[in-house]
Amino acid sequence: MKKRDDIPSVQASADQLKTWLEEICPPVGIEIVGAVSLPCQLPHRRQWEQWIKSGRHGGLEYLVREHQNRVDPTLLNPWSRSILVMAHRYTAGWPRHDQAPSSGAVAPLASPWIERVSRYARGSDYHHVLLKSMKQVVRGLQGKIAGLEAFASTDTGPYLEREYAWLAGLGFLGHNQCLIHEKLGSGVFLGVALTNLIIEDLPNAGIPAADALYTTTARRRRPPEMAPVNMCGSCTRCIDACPTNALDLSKGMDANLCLSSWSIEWRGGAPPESAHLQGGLLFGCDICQAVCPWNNRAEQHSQEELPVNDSYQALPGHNELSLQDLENISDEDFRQHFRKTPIWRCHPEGMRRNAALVRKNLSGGGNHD
Ligand code: B12
Ligand code: SF4
Ligand code: SF4
Repeated sequence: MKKRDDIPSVQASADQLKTWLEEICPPVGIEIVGAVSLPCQLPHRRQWEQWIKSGRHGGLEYLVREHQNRVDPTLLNPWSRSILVMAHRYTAGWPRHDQAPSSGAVAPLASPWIERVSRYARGSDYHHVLLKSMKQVVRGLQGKIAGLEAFASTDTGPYLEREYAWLAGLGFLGHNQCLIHEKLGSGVFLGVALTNLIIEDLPNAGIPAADALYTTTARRRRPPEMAPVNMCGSCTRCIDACPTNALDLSKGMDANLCLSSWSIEWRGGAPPESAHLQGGLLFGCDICQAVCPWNNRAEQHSQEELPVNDSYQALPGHNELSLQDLENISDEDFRQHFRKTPIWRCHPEGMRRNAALVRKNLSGGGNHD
């Protein structure tokens, strides 16, 4: 990314953008695009700072290092005038009582190991798939707006992607911390593109938009004054279902306790005294999404009209391996099978460790799954 402040701004109206996105997005499979003008007040800034201060970031030090940039991207990139937020669906919701162990269901040790992997990680790596589509959208817009500069990233940039997605009208923020689209659920990846585009008539100034600029599926209709509201109501299913009590209504999530941290991020894996809580989960955790009513009723018909990108379906090569193979997988075999998937993130030793833990937990050493 160009780290300079001499990129001149360009301008377009929100209506023009909507028309162009209608043309550009369908062939490249981007399902939602919204935008937020920069600089922008983040309504959850205080919660975010408190979260970091209280150590709930679970040792993910990169979140602390880039703390200021996450709060205000214009510090590092003074030329930036707006942030585009885009989404790819990776699953058509979670059925009520999902039978997959990744959602916490009891399943025998012999069941397919891929169902022990969170849905987001069963196919190709979204860092490549989504990024490629986002770059195509950017190129399409560059064909319409002379001088447009846009730098796309997913996951890896110092941006609070959920916060911007919420502000840009992609969905609401649930008690499970996820960005939830009222029709598509939370099974969506998010990506952002920092741009030099001034968007005229963009209604959001620190207030979440009621809908995105472009969407294949409109959110539930409600009056604009209801847009900022969290749509969880009195529901606490995700908080109640979390096996490690990682979720808290007022403090958000404690990433120190999240099974996703343990099984993916932490090089040492689950803390020994709590390892039984990982149960039959091999990689990541879908429990707080699988119990969510918004996911249970995520539009199934949209699967027919708008199938989830094939790249996110489980890869055929995964069938060649058993859980036991994973427990003993060599570094080279791990590289061959998982280099281009999100599973790559846990390193071969992480996979061997997780597979051994699942076997131990399901052979009587665990009290969950
Ligand atoms: C670090 C990280 C993790 C950590 C910490 C998770 C967390 N909740 O913070 C771990 C490893 C545990 C993790 C797990 C998962 N992650 Co993750 N993760 C990230 C990452 C890189 C940064 C998130 C971050 O800044 N966290 C800090 C917290 C405070 O911020 P936040 O979660 O964004 O929350 C904001 C809002 O919720 C808001 N907020 C609203 N109300 C409240 C209330 C309180 C009290 C608080 C504190 C905040 C708050 O304030 C926050 C700041 O704006 C983002 C990518 C990115 N660059 O944003 C992906 C991202 C959030 N992860 C993603 C996914 C898919 C997952 C998993 C589902 C993977 C899995 N199946 O195992 C789980 C879900 C766990 C969960 N329930 O949140 C997606 C989420 C998509 C979506 N629809 O929401 C993202 C956006 C990646 C992507 N590009 O698509 N993740
Ligand atoms: S991903 Fe699993 S461990 Fe993490 S908060 Fe959700 S239910 Fe709890
Ligand atoms: S399970 Fe209930 S509380 Fe949790 S995110 Fe979904 S609606 Fe909100």
